Amino acid sequence: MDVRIDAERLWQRHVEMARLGGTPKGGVCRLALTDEDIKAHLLLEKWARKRGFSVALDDIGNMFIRRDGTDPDAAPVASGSHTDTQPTGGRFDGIYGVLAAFEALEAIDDAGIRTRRPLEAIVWNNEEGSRFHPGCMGSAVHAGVSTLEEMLAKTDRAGVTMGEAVKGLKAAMPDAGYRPLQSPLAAFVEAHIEQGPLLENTGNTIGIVTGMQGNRRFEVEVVGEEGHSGTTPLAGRKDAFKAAIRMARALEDHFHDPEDVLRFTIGRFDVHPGALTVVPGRVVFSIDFRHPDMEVVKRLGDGVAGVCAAHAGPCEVEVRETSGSPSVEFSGPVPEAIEASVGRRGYAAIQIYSGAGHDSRHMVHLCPSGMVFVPCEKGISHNEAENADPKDLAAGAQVIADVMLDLAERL
Ligand code: HGY
Ligand code: MN
Ligand code: MN
Repeated sequence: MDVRIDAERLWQRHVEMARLGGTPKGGVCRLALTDEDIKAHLLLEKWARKRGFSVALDDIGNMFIRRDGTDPDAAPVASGSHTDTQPTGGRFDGIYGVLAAFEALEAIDDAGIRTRRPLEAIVWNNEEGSRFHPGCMGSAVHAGVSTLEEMLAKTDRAGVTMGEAVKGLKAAMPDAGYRPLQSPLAAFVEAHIEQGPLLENTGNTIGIVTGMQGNRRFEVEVVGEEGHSGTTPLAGRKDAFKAAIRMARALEDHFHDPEDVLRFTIGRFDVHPGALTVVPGRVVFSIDFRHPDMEVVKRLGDGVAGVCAAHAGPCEVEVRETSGSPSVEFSGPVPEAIEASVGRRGYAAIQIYSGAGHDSRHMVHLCPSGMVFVPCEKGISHNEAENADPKDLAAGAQVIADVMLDLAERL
C-alpha cells in the first residue's frame, strides 16, 4: 500500500491558514481561541466535513478530526499539533503539524486505503501559552497531566477564563461531537518545524526527534514604593525597577552556562505604573528556564527565589513558580516507523533533540509517541520572518502519512 501526499494542496492550505490572523510583516497573530483561532478551527471543520471525516471536541477545547477505520472500536493512530501562535508568530509553528496530519488523512483517503484503526488529525488547544498560561494546556489536560477545573479557571489579561473561551469555541461548532478526556490512542506522531538551525546547517530534510528538554517557568513580582521622580531623593527610593534589574543581572550570572546548553529567557517585563515621572512601585517579570538534565533544572530552578531575595534591596519580592515540565525521551514504535519511512523515501535525516516544547511531551503519558522535524529558514521561529520550504514541508507530511499507515496496521 503506497500513499503519496499532495505537496501543492498542503502548501495552499498553509497560504489559506496564514490569512487568519495574518500580520503586516507577513507573520501570524492567532492567540488561543480568539476569533482568528476559532476561524482556523472552522476552516478545518469545513475541509473535514467535505471529506466525510467526523469532528469532535473535548472539554478543554481540543479538536479531533477522524477518518474511520474498519474496526470502530480500535484506538486511533493520531497526528497533529496546534493552530494558536505567539503574538508575533510565524506561518508554520504549530499549523504545519495540523496540516501535515490533515494532508496524511486526505492522501490516504485519495488512495482509497481502508485502515483497520481510525486515523485522526488533532488540534491541541493553547500550545503557545501566550494568551492563557501555561502552554501545552490542551494536551496536558487531555493526557491527565493537568486538571480540567484548574485550567478552565485560568484567565487572560482581560480576565476572560479559558472556560469561557472553550464555550465560545463550542458555540461556533455546534455540530461537533464529544470526545472524553484521556480517550485511548494507539500512537501519536507530531510534525513540526525545527525552530533551530541544525537541519538546515547540516543539509538534512528530516529530524527524527529523540527527546525534549525540561523546563520551569516563574513569575517574579517586585514591590517598592511609587514616588515623584522630581522630588524623591535617590537615597530614599524603593525603586522596584532598579531592584528588578539587579535581580535580572544576578539571574543571568546564576544561569550562566559556558557550553550554551541551558536556556534562560526573561520574555515579559512589566513596569508599573509605567509613567514618565513616577518612581516605579511594582515590576512583574517572567522567567523561562530550560535544560535537558533534570538535576540541573531542579538545582538551578530551586535557586531562583534566593537570588531574587538577595538583590531586593529596600523592596519586597515574591517569586511564583507558574509551570514546569520534565524532559522526555521518544523511543519505541513511533521513532522506529519514522526511521522506516525515511529509509524508504530516501530522505536525508538525522536524530535531533528538541529545545522547544511541544504537545507530544504529554502524549507519552497516553501512548507511544514521537516527532518529525523539518527545517525552517535560519532556524528562525517565534518571529514573523519564520519561513519553510514547501518541499521540506511535503517530505515531513509524507513521513507522517507513512507512519500513520504503518502503525494503523502494525499496532
Ligand atoms: O515555547 C515553546 O517551546 C513552544 O514553542 N511554545
Ligand atoms: Mn509549536
Ligand atoms: Mn511556538
